[in-house]
Amino acid sequence: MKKIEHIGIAVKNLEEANKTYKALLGAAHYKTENVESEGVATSFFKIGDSKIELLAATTPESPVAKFIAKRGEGIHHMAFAVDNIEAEIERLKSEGFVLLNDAPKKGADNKLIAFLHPKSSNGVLVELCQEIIPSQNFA
Ligand code: CMX
Repeated sequence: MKKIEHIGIAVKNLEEANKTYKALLGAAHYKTENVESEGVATSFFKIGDSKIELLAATTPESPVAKFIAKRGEGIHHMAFAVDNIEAEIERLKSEGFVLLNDAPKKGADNKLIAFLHPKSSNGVLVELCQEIIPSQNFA
């Protein structure tokens, strides 16, 4: 694991939360992105070498809709940057962690991503993310 790539925060209203986090961090988000496969609309803020990702649900089945219904707004996941996501998935499986997806999938911000079940990591949903290299194939 290289660094904390971003912290994901589940919000009810992305536009309102964008204003709040602009006021908090002193700078506006630098991009927004819809990730249809995950049922989320996202916005990204830079904070030093890391990022904050705000996530709002775009479908009732979205993991973020379920999260907010059950637990309210708040920290949804912590994402670690990795160089080789497939190797990291294998390493974590061999350490006994429960992976929510065995093969990396395409996420927001030009990343290949994989999630660990929060029960594996003391109640924290962990995301692995690797920058997509243009020549790379993914599921
Ligand atoms: N952080 C910590 N705990 C969480 C959680 C989260 N984000 N989401 C759910 N949980 C908890 C639930 O509260 C529940 O706890 P209890 O058993 O104590 O009640 C437990 O995990 C299992 O929950 P569940 O109801 O069985 O499962 P869910 O249907 O809520 O699914 C999860 C949970 C993590 C498996 C699912 O949300 C998932 O697959 N997430 C990965 C994908 C994702 O989150 N995508 C959105 C972000 C995409 C992006 O970053 O771009």
